[in-house]
Amino acid sequence: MEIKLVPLQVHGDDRGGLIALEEGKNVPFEMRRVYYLIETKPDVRRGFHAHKALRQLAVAVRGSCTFLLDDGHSSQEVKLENPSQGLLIEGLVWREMFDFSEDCVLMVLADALYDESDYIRNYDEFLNFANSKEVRK
Ligand code: T46
Repeated sequence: MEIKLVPLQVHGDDRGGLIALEEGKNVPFEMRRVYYLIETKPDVRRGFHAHKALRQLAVAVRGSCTFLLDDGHSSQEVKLENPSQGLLIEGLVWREMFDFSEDCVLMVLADALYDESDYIRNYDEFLNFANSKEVRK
């Protein structure tokens, strides 16, 4: 399972820093939605789903959290702890988020509006879906 991290340039000077997210530049898809996770809890895991088509870029704009990404063959964990780093999540990937720091704000850019029918929230169904996609390749 390949982890795709996108470096986000910090424009800094003695007043502080600024990071710009721009479609087609550091965001490799059309930005149709932004959401952010707040008031997460260090001991509460979330996610537990895959998306059939959605492309996303996740940035811990404050604090840190860990993603588990699983493509049905192998899984990898990656810690997001720097606002100048985006995690690109695309293709059929099961994700779980955990180990949120108390102050974590996790922002996610997505290429489509919210659509519950794009979610696969059952792990066995995810594996079946992943395998059937491979048979069709
Ligand atoms: C993902 C990970 C990283 C909406 O109404 N609109 C939205 O745009 C989103 C994302 C969610 N919701 C509702 C649906 C649920 O009632 O907000 C509630 C919490 O969503 P969910 O349980 O899916 O949250 P997470 O943290 O498990 O997953 C979210 C995203 O849903 C998902 O796309 O990849 O963050």
